[in-house]
Amino acid sequence: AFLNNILQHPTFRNGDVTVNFIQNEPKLFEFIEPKNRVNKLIQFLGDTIVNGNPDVKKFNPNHVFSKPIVPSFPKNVDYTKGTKDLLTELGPDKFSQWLKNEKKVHFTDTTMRDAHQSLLATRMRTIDMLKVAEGFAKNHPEIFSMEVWGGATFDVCLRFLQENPWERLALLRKAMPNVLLQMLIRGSNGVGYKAYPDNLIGEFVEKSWETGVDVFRIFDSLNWMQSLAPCIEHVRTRTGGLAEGSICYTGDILDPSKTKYNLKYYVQLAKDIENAGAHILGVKDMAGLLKPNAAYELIGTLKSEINIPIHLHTHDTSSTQAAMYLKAIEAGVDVVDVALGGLSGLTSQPNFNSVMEMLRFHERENILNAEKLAEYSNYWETVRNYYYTFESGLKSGTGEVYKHEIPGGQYSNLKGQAIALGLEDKFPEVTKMYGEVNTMFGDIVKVTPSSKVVGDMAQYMISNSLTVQDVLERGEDISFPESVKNFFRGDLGQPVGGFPKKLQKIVLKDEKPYTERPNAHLEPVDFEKEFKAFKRKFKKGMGRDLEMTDFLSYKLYPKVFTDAYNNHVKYGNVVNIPTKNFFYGMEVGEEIMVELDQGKKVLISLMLKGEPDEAGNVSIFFKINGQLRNVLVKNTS
Ligand code: 3PY
Ligand code: ZN
Repeated sequence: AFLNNILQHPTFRNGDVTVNFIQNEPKLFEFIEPKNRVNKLIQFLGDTIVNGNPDVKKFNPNHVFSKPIVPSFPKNVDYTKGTKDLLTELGPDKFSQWLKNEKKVHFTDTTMRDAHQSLLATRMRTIDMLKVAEGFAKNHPEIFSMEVWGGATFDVCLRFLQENPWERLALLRKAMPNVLLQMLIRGSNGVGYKAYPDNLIGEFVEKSWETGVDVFRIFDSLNWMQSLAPCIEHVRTRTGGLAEGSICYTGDILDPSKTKYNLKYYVQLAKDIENAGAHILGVKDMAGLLKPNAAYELIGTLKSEINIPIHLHTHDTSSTQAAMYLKAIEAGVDVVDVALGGLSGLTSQPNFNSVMEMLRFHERENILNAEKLAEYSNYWETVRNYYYTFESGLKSGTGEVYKHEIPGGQYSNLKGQAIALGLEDKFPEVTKMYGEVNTMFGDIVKVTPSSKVVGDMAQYMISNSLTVQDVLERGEDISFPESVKNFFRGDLGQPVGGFPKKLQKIVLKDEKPYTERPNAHLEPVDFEKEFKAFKRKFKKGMGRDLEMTDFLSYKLYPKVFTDAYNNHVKYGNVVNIPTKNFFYGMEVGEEIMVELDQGKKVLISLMLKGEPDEAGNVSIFFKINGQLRNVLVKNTS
């Protein structure tokens, strides 16, 4: 029947049998799953060997990799109780009080989220995290939380890594059941770049909690309370987790010439966040602008003005943020964000290993097993080398960050792009323009997605040789980038102090802006009806039943999800391919072990890579568990 279906299919009869045929008609091929898994796997490897992983722009075939050493841990021993157990025991409100009463400073480890988002373009794969997750939670049960989800990781999992972000979360939850898992959520923008309907964000929050998130760090890219409050409410009403409502820190409260984002402003915002029901106040210094003395003043004042504990986040772009942490800790901050040595520093978080040592014998010291911590740092340093093609090329800290105020993750992205385009010498121009655009926009809070608007505008102006004066004087003739138009229309909410009216008119021309919440314009999702239609549309292609979490991925990123689905139909599950082979293919003679699922493993060796024939097809010969198999790959390079 299978063969007959194919033979009778009009495309086949027209003689147009290409890989696209399989891709466009996945249903015909569905029922041969799961026997076909190995074929799909070697098709992926074959494609990567011949044409490269489309996500890898430039790689060096002679690059040397070494094997990461996974630190040992007590295997048959139960997990020591940690913060997750405490949250279960106390509930979020009492947990928050417990944290506030702690004398020692606590640590959040960002290695599995913000650190690689800021250093390696978010490309860290689940397989590399899982090798150390259980051990880390067993060796370091004293950790406050592990930031493992949200921000850009959701998008990148689906878009570039062919992973299901929900599965990543579930696996990490299973491996680390004793400590809090944390995510970053962009308020009404969820884990995306624009506002979504409220009921979609509510459902997303609930499913995130059910799958494994305990701490929700919620921010809004313009510090707009109207976007923060509903998300805090979702966490309070739909989960048993902790709502960490956050202020995004910008400017410099010690600079008397900067009056917009002053101490008074932050204190009021913190009070609003507390009143909205947050269990923890996040201070999110996304660009690393908070200086030591400013931190002392800000944290000290907030400690006396609000009653919830404070969790501080920064990026070490300037290379001075450990000093800032010391002052913040002396002013009473409750938790600080750090990344394991091998993935710390520069646009990432300050070094966990060193910050812990810096505080040894301090009255607020918090000593974790330092030897093990060093082993984990080494592990990540070695793993990092597998992702070398995603490094930004940034070599040192910069004092310029106080001028341009570019968030850590965006800075390494922009720098990487400039180097890749051979425009490294133009990079100072881009950063300078970024600062000028910010001033022209009325000095806004810059963090995803508002930071992207400023970045887009700066790049647009540089590539079109435009100055601020040009924009203000003859902006009527300029067709602004889409993100800039959306911003001035009100799609990301309202900036502090409103939009600069003249520029808003120049950008929008005759279009009318609005001032209510962007979500007010969005139809709520009809879950019942749409989920049914979704299931029909993507029937069975994943080799498993589709879940509500898949539907959420689809609603947040329709195109990205659809592409990931099509890739899955074509290649099956590729998440267990070792990172080196996932990105860079295999060498002749190389042998790898890949887990199919539930412990079933296959041994794959690359025997021979042929030369392209006249049609450009390359034969690749593998040995699978000792049996010879070949695939044909069209050379498209
Ligand atoms: C994100 O939104 O992904 C961020 O990390 C912002 O700092
Ligand atoms: Zn960050």
